[in-house]
This record gives sequence, structure tokens and C-alpha cells, in this order.
Amino acid sequence: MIGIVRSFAGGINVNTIKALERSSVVIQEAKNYACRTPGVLLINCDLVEYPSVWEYAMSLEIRPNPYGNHLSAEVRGIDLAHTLDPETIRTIHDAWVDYKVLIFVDQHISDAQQVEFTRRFGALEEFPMKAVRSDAHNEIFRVSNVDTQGQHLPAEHNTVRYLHVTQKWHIDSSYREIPSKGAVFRGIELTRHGGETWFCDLEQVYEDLPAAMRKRVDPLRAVHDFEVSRRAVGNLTPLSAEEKAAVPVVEHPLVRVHPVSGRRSLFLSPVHMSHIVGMSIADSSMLLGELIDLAVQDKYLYKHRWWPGDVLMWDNRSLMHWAQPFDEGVLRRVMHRTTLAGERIASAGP
Ligand SMILES: O=C(O)CCC(=O)C(=O)O
Ligand SMILES: [Fe+2]
Repeated sequence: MIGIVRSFAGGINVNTIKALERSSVVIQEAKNYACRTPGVLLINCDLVEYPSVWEYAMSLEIRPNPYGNHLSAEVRGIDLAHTLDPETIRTIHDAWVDYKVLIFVDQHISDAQQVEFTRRFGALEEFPMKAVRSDAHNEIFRVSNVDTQGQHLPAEHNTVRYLHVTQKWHIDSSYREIPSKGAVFRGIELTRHGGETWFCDLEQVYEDLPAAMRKRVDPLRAVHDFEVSRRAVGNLTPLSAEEKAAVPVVEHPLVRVHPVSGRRSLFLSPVHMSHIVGMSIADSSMLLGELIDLAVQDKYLYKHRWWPGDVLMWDNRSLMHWAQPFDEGVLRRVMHRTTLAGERIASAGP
């Protein structure tokens, strides 16, 4: 049986969880139990099983995900609202490169604190479309179907339709001359159905490619174009001359080298890519289609189900990601992203 269990007198502890595990109830999510109102445990449907339960962490703890593919880790025991010491920032930085997605749980921070925290890892980008930037903080990209006044926007609204770009596999800012190195992403209003964020480990995908395929793709370059992704969702308000000038069409290596880890990965950003340089559109689509099919196998994915207080930090140099669709007409979803500017891509080619 799968069910929702609430209101445990005396709170939830490991023994309670163990007792539930022995009962007929299948526990599918018990994370964060120690951080919320004592006695409330949500055991939810259609989630991966969560094998262990944590005690509340009093100091920084980084736990690799329990799903076994070395993608993502949970971070507990710190408060992102405070200025963190350089040693903590270094530890977070290294874990971010290692695990690619960090999940900071139980964080309750403002936009200004999000900007401040993100800045500790480098300079920030501003999103090229003004309509989806926060007025108060230009560095915040609002991924939201709710406006800043709290109004639920209709599904056909320009900014809601732009969200559909994020609902296709991509690497943030791959359409820039200098693509982003990572993002901090904070859930503010969450959907209970849909709206998960999925990540794909492009380093592992590259590593597992047959040698002949690696040899084939290593020297290739691809064209990335912001307008290609905008066209993919159709009929958006045209960019202003200034917005357009900020995102000229660019070319990048198809295989990149991570500047910190030195590992190679596919630089695969399907929604922003138009074609591979020097190939016919048909051949290019065939090769890209083959690589995408290989990449999106379950063994390379981490699927994040959002929980209140979650802040994610992901590495755009080794991952692609997308958001799962949700019923935009009925559900509200508000997420704020800060984006780290990157470095020029080092090619793996000859
Ligand atoms: O909404 C999401 O879950 C992901 C959005 C996204 O792709 C982004 O903000 O970069
Ligand atoms: Fe994204």
C-alpha cells in the first residue's frame, strides 16, 4: 500500500520510520522529516524509494544521493542566508564539481541572499529576455507562471510560453559565446504534480560512448542559437534590438573538457542547437538524435522532486537538464534562478 501518513504524536524518528517500513505502508519519501513541523511525515506516491532517513545535521554534511549513479548530493547543516566562510565555500565548490547537482535542503532565503550566495562562486549573468528578469534583482531569472504581483498568468502569456523552452533538454546559456558554468535554483511555489527537474550526466554519457563514436564526435563543432529555442516554442514576442545583440549565433565544440575536473563531456544542448558545423541538416539531425537517445537513458539521470526549502546548484559544464511540464492553467510554480557566467569552452578535439 502507498499512502500519506500525517500527525504523528511526538514527532518522527528513525524508529518510527523503521516501524513503518515493517508495516504495509511503503515509504517512498521521508527526507527532510526532521526539519519540518514535528509529527508530519509525508509519504508520497510515485517517488523513488528513499532508503535512509537522516538525523538533522548540525554542521555541514554532504551526502551523495542514495540512487547509486553518483549524480547529485544533499547538503545539510548550513544556512545559505549567512555569509559562509571560505573553507565552506571551497567544500561546496568541490562537491558541486564532483556530484554536479547539490541539493541544499531546508533553506529559507531571499532573492538578495540567493544573489549573494551565488556570487561566492563567480560573476553572474543576466538573462537575455528582460520580461523574465526580476525588476528588483536583474540577476534573477524568474521561471514562473505567476507575475511579481502574485497573479497567476494565463497559459498563453508570453513568459509562460517561454517556460516551454526550459521543458526541453538544454544547457543554460549554451547560446552564449561564453556559456554559463552553473546555476543556483530556488523553489518558491512548488507543484505537487509535475514540475520535477531532471538532470543528465553528460560526462558519464561521453565516457560510455563506443571508442569509434568518441573519435567521431571529438573534433566536431555545433551551432547554438537563442532564436532556435524561441522558435521551438513558437510565437513569442520578438526580441528588442538590444536583446538580440546580446545573443548572436555562436559555435561551440561538441565535446568539451571540464576546466576543473579535466573530464570530457558532450556539450549537448538540444533545444538551443541548430546543427553540426560542416554537416548537412539531415546528417546533423541524425547524429544529434543518436547522441540524445544515448544520453537520456535512466542510468544517466537524476530526477529532482521539489520539496519546500530546496535550493539546487548545478554544474552546466557536465550536465544538461529540463523541467517536467505541469498543468499551468491550474497550478502555480515560482522558481528563481541565478546564473554563473562561465569560461570559454576548452575543446577535446585535435
Ligand atoms: O524549472 C525548472 O525546473 C528548470 C528551469 C531551467 O531549466 C532553468 O531555470 O535553467
Ligand atoms: Fe535551464
